[in-house]
Amino acid sequence: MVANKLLTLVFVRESTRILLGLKKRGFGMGRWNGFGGKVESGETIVQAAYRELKEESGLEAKNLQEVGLLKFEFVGDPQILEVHVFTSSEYEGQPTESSEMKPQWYDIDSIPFDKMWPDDKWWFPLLLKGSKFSGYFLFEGHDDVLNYTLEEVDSL
Ligand code: 6U4
Ligand code: NA
Ligand code: NA
Repeated sequence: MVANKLLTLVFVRESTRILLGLKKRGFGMGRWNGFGGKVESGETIVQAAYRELKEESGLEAKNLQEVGLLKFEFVGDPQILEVHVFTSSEYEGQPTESSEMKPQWYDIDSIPFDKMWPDDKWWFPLLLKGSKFSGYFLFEGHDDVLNYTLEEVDSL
């Protein structure tokens, strides 16, 4: 029995654009994504979400809402990644490049799915329309999804 690894993923959203960051190092390097990372001992998941957003983008979110729960399994690895997805429409500060992420606004009609994790193209439409969602994805390596399940939910 291996405990799930808890991670956060935050998207700052305005009416026609969303803030993504190019991951400059580590897991997911070279891909555009939201901001987030590992939940540390002694903090809640939502505290980690606020902290990682600030560390990686310079922004202080005002109203994070949990909108998604995504589980990722990798063939050959017993550890399941459990990613808690949040959005925020209000924030303070200016997007600022960090050692981990290069932030950039994207129009919601021009999300760069071919330069993101392959699962994102399936669940992003749910996030963009304001639904809550829950999903599971089985990866082989970091590029191939062997199978997945995804559903809209009323609450997480
Ligand atoms: P370090 O550098 O160890 O402090 P940390 O910032 O704590 O890292 P990191 O960057 O490894 O954690 O977190 C991984 C990030 O990638 C989290 O925001 C979750 C996200 N993520 C992982 N798998 C994903 C996937 N398949 N699709 C996706 N985001 C994913 O959209
Ligand atoms: Na991170
Ligand atoms: Na971290």
